[in-house]
Amino acid sequence: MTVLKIVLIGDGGVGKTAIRERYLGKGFKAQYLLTIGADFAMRDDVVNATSIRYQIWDLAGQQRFDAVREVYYKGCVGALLVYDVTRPDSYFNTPKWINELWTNNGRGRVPIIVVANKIDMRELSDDTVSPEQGRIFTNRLTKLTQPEGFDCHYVETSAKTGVNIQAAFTLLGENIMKFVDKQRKTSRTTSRLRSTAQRSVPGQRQY
Ligand SMILES: Nc1nc2c(ncn2[C@@H]2O[C@H](COP(=O)(O)OP(=O)(O)O)[C@@H](O)[C@H]2O)c(=O)[nH]1
Ligand SMILES: [Mg+2]
Repeated sequence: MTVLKIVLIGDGGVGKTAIRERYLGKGFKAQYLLTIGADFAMRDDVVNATSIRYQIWDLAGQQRFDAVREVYYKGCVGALLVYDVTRPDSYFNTPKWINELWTNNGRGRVPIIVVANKIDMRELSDDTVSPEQGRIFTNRLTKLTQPEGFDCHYVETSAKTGVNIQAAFTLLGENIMKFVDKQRKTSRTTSRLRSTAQRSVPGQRQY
């Protein structure tokens, strides 16, 4: 069983906890208690015919504390980056979250699925984030991640209706697999080069 640590990132109130609860099969509640610290849940899934276990971290509350950030991001291999289509500010804050993720996880540019949530509320508001804005942003992000062997994707969800919640997690899993494969190949190449180097320089230690 491959265990994959993933995180949910994005401004407070965009629907991270609701998306996680939906994915865990717990339905949708209009009211949530603000979680203290980081919430942690697991779910087994199948991605590309491979069994995986998601370890899902969902930061609630103190999103800006350094101490929480370290344990939260460390070792994670992917993220759902969530914004609320009815709150443009949550869309404009997304680069800040990506920067925080890629800086603190210890693995650099890990896969991200851009999740435009609350699409059930799009008709109710004039000032919404358009699908095009989401796609343009995601394409720009993909330019940064293609050298790492994977694309970023854009998904529109509603935790309320459940639309595309499973799709978001599946897409993330598929791209994490590509990322992990590439890393394995790279580290095999590196260790081959390293052993060649060791042979040609006898007595020298490799760190
Ligand atoms: N209409 C609607 N409300 C949502 C959706 N997702 C979350 N909410 C509501 O938005 C509020 C904040 O959601 P929550 O999951 O706690 O946000 P978090 O702070 O990002 O974890 C809650 O009242 C949810 O019920 C959605 O897709 N549609
Ligand atoms: Mg939450």
